[in-house]
Amino acid sequence: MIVYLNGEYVPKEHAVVSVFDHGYLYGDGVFEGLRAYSGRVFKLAEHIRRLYESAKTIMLEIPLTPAEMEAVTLETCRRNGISDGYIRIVVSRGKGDLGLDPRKCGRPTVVVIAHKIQLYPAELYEKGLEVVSVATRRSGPEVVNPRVKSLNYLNNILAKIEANHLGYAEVLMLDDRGFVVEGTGDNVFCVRDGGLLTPPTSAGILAGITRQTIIDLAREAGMDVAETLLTRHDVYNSDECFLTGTAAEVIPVVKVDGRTIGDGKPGPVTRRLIEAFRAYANATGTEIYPEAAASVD
Ligand code: PXG
Repeated sequence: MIVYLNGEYVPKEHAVVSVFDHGYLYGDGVFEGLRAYSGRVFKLAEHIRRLYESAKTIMLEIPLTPAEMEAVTLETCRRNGISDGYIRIVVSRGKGDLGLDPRKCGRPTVVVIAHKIQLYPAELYEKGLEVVSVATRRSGPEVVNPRVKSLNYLNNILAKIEANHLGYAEVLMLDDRGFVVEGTGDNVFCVRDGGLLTPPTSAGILAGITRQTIIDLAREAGMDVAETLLTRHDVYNSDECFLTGTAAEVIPVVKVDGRTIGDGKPGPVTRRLIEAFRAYANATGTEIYPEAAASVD
């Protein structure tokens, strides 16, 4: 495996970062998780844009232009022979001293990893997930804004630990007022009377790229999509529920806090959106191997 690290493509054994890196010491940095499908990087420009927006908010100047970052991402895929895979871009504050002060860090550390995808078991998509809400609240925009995809995931990890302790793999996170906001690494949707409901990005969630794709696909299919605040009551009484994220794609939820959603099986709208998402993901994106694609055409 070849990893991009600060301007070089190095074997994974040499892809090492200082213990004084503030990404390691303080979780000071931003990242993106992307997917490649059928030789194309899915929503590359959207992910790169979100990365630079996250970086702007935390006043981290990425030492590459967005166009250079796109090129590096594609090149890292090529060097690893990736057609279908998972890509991680990490930009941390860089090496500093033991103090918090980011001004002590010289150059940000930039890492791109492209790896074969580890698919979730197909059974999960057939049977659906059972999830719980937990006591740990999703921090709001007044703390660490959930719009920033930062290296600080302890809020989400604490929620996941609570769920794991209760015997569940995933969580519906609530905000401080009890509104349902998102999963630990996924956005949430409900189906009600054939339309979709999902919390607005202003509710304190990550503006998920899979979320936006599902909103677009649903609207193209003529469905109503409302971005609106949801309580657990709304979720318990919805016809269907699902989570969206780069890693999980679209995953049905069939039970929430012991309440069965709909008839307890992944519903028709969710199934249709899973199909639509897979078809769209495999047919769009930025070519990793443009010459090969041209010669096939
Ligand atoms: N909310 C949060 C808090 C996330 O971290 C999403 C929503 C979905 O966003 P996208 O753009 O991926 O549709 C995320 C996704 C993983 C993993 O391996 C996922 C994320 C971060 C780290 C790991 O499941 N983020």
